[in-house]
Amino acid sequence: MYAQMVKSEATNEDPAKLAAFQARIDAGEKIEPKEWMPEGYRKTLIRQIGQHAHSEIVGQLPEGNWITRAPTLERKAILLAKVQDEAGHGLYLYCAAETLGVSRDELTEALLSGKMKYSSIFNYPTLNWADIGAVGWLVDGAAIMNQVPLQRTSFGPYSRAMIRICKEESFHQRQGYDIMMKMAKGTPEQKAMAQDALNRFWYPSLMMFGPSDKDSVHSAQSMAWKIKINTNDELRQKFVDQTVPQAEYLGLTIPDPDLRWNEEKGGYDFSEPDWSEFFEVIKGNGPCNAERMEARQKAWDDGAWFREGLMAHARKRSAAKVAAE
Ligand code: FAQ
Repeated sequence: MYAQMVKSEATNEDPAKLAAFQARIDAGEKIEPKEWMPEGYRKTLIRQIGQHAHSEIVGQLPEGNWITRAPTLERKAILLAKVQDEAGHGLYLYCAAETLGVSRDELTEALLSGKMKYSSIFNYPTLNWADIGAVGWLVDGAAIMNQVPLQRTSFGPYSRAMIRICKEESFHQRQGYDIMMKMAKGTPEQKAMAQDALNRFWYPSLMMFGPSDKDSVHSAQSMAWKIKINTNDELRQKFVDQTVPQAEYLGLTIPDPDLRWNEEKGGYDFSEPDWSEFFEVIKGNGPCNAERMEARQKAWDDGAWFREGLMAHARKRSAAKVAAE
């Protein structure tokens, strides 16, 4: 539906302007907020950046849940810093989206009303400490795989936000892998917990890259505009190829009996996730969707007095400025 909307809007736009815009994209130029852009480009960016921002914020919930229960003071401090980083990422991304003419309040309202999505992965529960290792290793690992190419995305503010975010994400991935190393090389019970976490997070992590290319609605147009640099399947393949040796080093088994190295393609063959589960999760029917949305709604409601206070203060200051002039 959205793809149709993009197409019909595009037909009302000046073909010469559209061609000049595409030529700039093809030449690798960055597009900046005040420059002319097709309406479809603007809307696609708001959708993707907004969804990405929401993911960073909702993504704090599964890990935030473990800050008070981290096994050592050091692990607690590290996890706290990581979760704070995710809040920062959300803020850079909301700011990048705001340059396209949408307010943060509008984006939050669209999330809370279910009009906008956030990453499917954050609808799975974190049941024990090994899950925090798996989230860092696999979820941040998948996030980096997707975000490194986005540093070259065509929209300037998004690209610049990605450069900073990627630096922080690589620390996140290492802290997750470090937790997994300790668990996998620990007691047999700890190793079993690590394996169990890998079993539960493997396929949801593969889903993070989006549906397979044949079902991806937006990829073709987004790639033509260099909003996306790679297809969903390309990035999923790279993630599998990178992660399998890491699992081997840990002495853990990827829960896929059909996983095989394919010499000819120079990558692993692997089983696709259960796509019906993915589509249910993004429709709102995953294990934790309701709980995540309740938490975001509560935070929004509890913060109303603070937002109103800030606005009242801003109004007072501008009235005082006008009076002084
Ligand atoms: N979850 O046509 P496509 C993080 C939707 S990283 C939910 O292929 P597109 C860091 C898609 O929106 C995670 N929905 O879509 C962190 C569309 O529906 P719509 C966030 C998904 O946009 C780590 C429909 O399916 N990263 O949070 C998902 O071309 C640890 C058709 O799909 C980003 O957002 C999904 N996984 O490609 C934080 C990266 N996949 O909108 C805390 C930027 C697809 O028409 C702790 N985004 N859908 O209703 C992207 O690269 C792209 O948007 C994709 C999807 C690749 C996610």
